[in-house]
Amino acid sequence: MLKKLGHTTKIQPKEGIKAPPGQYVTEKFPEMTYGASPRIDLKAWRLRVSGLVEQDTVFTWEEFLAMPQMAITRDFHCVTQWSRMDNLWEGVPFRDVMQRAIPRPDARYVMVRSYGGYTTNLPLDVLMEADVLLAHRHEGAALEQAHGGPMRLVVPSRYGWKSAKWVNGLELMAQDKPGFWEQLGYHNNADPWKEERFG
Ligand SMILES: Nc1nc2c(c(=O)[nH]1)N[C@H]1C(S)=C(S)[C@@H](COP(=O)(O)O)O[C@H]1N2
Ligand SMILES: [Mo]
Repeated sequence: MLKKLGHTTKIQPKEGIKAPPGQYVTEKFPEMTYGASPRIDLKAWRLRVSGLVEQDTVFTWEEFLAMPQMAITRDFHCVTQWSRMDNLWEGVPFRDVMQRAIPRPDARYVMVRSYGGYTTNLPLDVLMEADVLLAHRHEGAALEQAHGGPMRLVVPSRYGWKSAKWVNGLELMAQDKPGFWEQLGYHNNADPWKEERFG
């Protein structure tokens, strides 16, 4: 359900839904990072949309904040079996970023790239779902650096490793290509409701 709140669009959570199979619920927000967490100065921060797009687009932090903003409440499921329920995320809908860059007709997959070198791959149609967000706030505060601040991807329909932290690039591609964990044997699709943990 979509509710317009002035400049902010709010999508309400579905009611009565529990965690997916094989998950336990935690109130904490564990940090799951492979390697060091990059620290990015907002003046130097950039988001680049490249590959099969009509407009190769680079956003500065100011340009990114000037985009339409949305708030969503969604559960978050890590493949290591913890789920954190009802996270309030705020940020820019992935869809609106694509409205700027304009995917070419042959663009079907996206390689999401992060400061520090992390990558993850997703089909473009999954990222175009209404609740996919480039989030810069969590629970009403600026997103903590440990959790991907200043900006991370949030893909509620997939396990947490698809929600890349410290995102700086979206590369649109015709062919699929495995990202960091996908190359190491994690499932390409990563749907927690189907327990798509490993490939
Ligand atoms: N850049 C980057 N993004 C990442 C990761 C990472 O190691 N590096 N870990 C992933 C994994 S496995 C999960 S479960 C979530 C965890 O997010 P959190 O640390 O905010 O809980 O981030 C994902 N995004
Ligand atoms: Mo994870």
